[in-house]
Amino acid sequence: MSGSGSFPLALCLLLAAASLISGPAAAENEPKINASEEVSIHQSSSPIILQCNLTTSPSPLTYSYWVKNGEEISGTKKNSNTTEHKILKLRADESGEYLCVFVFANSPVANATIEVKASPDITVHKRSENKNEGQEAVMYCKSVGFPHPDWVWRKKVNGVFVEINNSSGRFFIINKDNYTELSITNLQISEDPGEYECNATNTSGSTSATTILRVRSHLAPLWPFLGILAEIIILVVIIVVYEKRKRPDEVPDDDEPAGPMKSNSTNNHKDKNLRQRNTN
Ligand SMILES: *[C@@H]1O[C@H](CO)[C@@H](O)[C@H](O)[C@H]1NC(C)=O
Ligand SMILES: *[C@@H]1O[C@H](CO)[C@@H](O)[C@H](O)[C@H]1NC(C)=O
Ligand SMILES: *[C@@H]1O[C@H](CO)[C@@H](O)[C@H](O)[C@H]1NC(C)=O
Ligand SMILES: *[C@@H]1O[C@H](CO)[C@@H](O)[C@H](O)[C@H]1NC(C)=O
Ligand SMILES: *[C@@H]1O[C@H](CO)[C@@H](O)[C@H](O)[C@H]1NC(C)=O
Ligand SMILES: *[C@@H]1O[C@H](CO)[C@@H](O)[C@H](O)[C@H]1NC(C)=O
Ligand SMILES: *[C@@H]1O[C@H](CO)[C@@H](O)[C@H](O)[C@H]1NC(C)=O
Ligand SMILES: *[C@@H]1O[C@H](CO)[C@@H](O)[C@H](O)[C@H]1NC(C)=O
Ligand SMILES: CC(=O)N[C@H]1CO[C@H](CO)[C@@H](O)[C@@H]1O
Repeated sequence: MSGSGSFPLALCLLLAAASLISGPAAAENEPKINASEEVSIHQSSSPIILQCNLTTSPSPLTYSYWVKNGEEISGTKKNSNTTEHKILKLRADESGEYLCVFVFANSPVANATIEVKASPDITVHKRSENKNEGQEAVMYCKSVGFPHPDWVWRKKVNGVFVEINNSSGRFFIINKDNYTELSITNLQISEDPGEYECNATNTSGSTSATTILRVRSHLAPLWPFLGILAEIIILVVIIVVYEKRKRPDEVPDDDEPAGPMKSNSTNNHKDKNLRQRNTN
């Protein structure tokens, strides 16, 4: 009888041991999320639907929501083990890192990441830049589109864009995730004017944008002044020549058989001049 009594005891010990070792077995109860594959915006013609299905739940679900680039998307909170988010506008700025987050009553949150990619879209740049020689020119480009692109600057030489030739050491490039800046110091009128291109390339594609750089001589700001000066000189020359040519034929005015009006007017003019000289 004692033997039959010890059997349930042994079973109890065995079960207790099993529950101690069953740490990994509890992992079966960890949340599992079945999420959509990554997508590329520009390869899609219809709205993109991101889905997350909670296939294993560790404890009752409280709610789920969506996150884009680290920020909660408003109006996505719901209490369901299947959730989806529609991307209606197929634009580069809709690309990024999306997360579906499941929140449980008494276990940590669980989430899954879906990458939505897009080829870069260059949004802001200067179409042209005007500078004086010796000054510094700064050109820049910004892009939207995930993942962030690799940047390249090129200059048009004989009709083709070639990567910036920095043999003069006057070119400086600053690259950030979604921004690039090219500065050229001590501008040279003979080398630097022309078309510059920034090129953004990521795994989804590439885009470029051009800026025209014009470099003016540093005499340029003086040109209006020089123009006025030249006009004054020409006027003075004309007056001097006019005066010199008129003086010899002061007396024989009657030789010219010009109209009476004209001779009268010139006579009046000379009279005035004579009078003025007399007063001096
Ligand atoms: C997850 O979804 C894929 C299809 O999207 C399906 O083939 C697979 O069986 C699903 N897995 C689970 C565990 O539901
Ligand atoms: C999620 O579940 C729905 C059905 O409830 C199914 O149509 C869809 O394909 C599933 N999505 C994934 C990513 O498993
Ligand atoms: C998901 O929800 C449906 C209905 O609300 C339920 O039948 C199903 O068991 C749930 N699945 C999980 C893994 O919680
Ligand atoms: C997503 O899950 C990771 C752990 O897997 C966690 O560190 C992170 O905080 C979660 N993110 C959100 C937004 O819940
Ligand atoms: C560029 O990236 C920075 C941070 O990396 C971000 O704050 C900014 O909004 C981004 N700008 C654009 C146009 O994507
Ligand atoms: C860079 O330009 C200089 C003259 O402007 C030229 O002599 C040189 O060969 C160029 N180098 C490259 C790598 O194109
Ligand atoms: C160009 O050369 C200067 C001086 O050698 C250097 O400081 C600068 O980083 C270079 N710029 C590029 C774009 O390579
Ligand atoms: C950008 O540069 C890459 C190589 O550096 C080239 O393959 C691509 O065609 C360029 N994109 C544009 C739009 O010019
Ligand atoms: C952030 C990132 O992954 N950028 C990638 C964009 O695509 C180019 C190649 O096309 C990669 O070199 C970059 O690393």
